[in-house]
Amino acid sequence: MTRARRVIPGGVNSPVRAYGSVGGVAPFIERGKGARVIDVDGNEYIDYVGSWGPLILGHANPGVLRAVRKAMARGTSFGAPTEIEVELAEAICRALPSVDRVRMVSSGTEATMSAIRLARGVTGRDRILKFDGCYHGHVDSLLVGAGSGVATLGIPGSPGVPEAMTELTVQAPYNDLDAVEDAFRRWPDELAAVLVEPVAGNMGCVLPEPGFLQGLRELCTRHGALLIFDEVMTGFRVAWGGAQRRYRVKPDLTCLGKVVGGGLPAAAYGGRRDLMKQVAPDGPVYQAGTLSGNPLAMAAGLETLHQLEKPGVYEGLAARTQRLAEGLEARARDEGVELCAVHVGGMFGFFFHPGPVRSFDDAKKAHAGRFRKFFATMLDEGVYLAPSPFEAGFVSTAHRPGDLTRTLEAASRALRRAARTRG
Ligand code: HOZ
Repeated sequence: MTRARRVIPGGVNSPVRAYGSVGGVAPFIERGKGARVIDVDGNEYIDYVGSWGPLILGHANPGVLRAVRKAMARGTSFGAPTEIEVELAEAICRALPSVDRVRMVSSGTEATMSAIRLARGVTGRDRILKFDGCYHGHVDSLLVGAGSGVATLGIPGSPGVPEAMTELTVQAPYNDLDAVEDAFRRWPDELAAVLVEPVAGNMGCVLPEPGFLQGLRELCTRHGALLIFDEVMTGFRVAWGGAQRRYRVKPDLTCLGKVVGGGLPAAAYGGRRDLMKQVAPDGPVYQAGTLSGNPLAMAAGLETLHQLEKPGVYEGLAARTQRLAEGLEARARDEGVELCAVHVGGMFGFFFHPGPVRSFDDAKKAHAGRFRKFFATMLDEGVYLAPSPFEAGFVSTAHRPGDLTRTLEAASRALRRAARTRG
């Protein structure tokens, strides 16, 4: 890490990877296989980070490796249309009821940035509403009240983002429809879009309360604003077709990333035909990318979706995730520790808090010291969790019942130690 810090800010290529808020030094990973990662010192960990979400099939999935090798043999990038981009786009449109057309990009940040540009372009309005604790990548105008690394580092925004860039960003508490209604009242005909993580995964994991997403849909329709689901994390993670399919709410635009790239850099935004027709070259809203639709990333994403589409995959994934989350709560009860855990599909989260946690304000009240102790003990025990309470956890199809048993046994010991932490 000392060597890394000499040439890379903080020694990491994304702040969430650093262990500043939990103490200690991040292990350098040498390789991954299935549900495990192995560090350069040969320590093996059961992995619940999954590269922050993409690796729903686990590490080095043989089918994904085969597909990437096959694509690679033909060349790595053309900057020209390829058949595999169309195949992945077709798979996405088939899976997501709200998406008629989709444009590939290379990161979730690009997807949200492009979606809000499109929303502004088609509505002719400038304001965007986002929710406290939701994180939509490092887009200038969305770095307010942001979760993930911004919350972990405890910074309110970021120097380098001029105030003018965030003036048009309106914030509301997650799960608070009244606040959204107030915003529409305050800025009638000014809100271009409401942007939301349909399951929040960047303030820990926070579920939408019944009626919240439906309420957003109604308010947006009533006020002529677009509803944008940021499904970078939830897309193909909480269900085939993502949160919109699970909760039966149709957004106007959807952002995807992580799982759709199968562990390679790919993301996407898409939506209704009439809206996507406004994207260049069909329409005037400009957006472009040299490596967009990269054939290796498309191959990894397509193979991942093919494997996920098989019957029973999501049921198995959800059952494993449920066992883990419920097991954690049960072990915490046994150890007399206040902890609430949630799970949906292959995604979970837990807070050292009696619960329920329904907003960023609630999430921030969780016991930070207990999380730190729990995290450090789990790492010692060979369980690799995200190094922040403001992140979600991910289970893959490669996690076996024995992995979960081992994890829960380690959790009992870690909870016992966390229970003794006061500060
Ligand atoms: N969405 C991820 C964290 N919640 C981003 C990963 C990163 O910043 O590296």
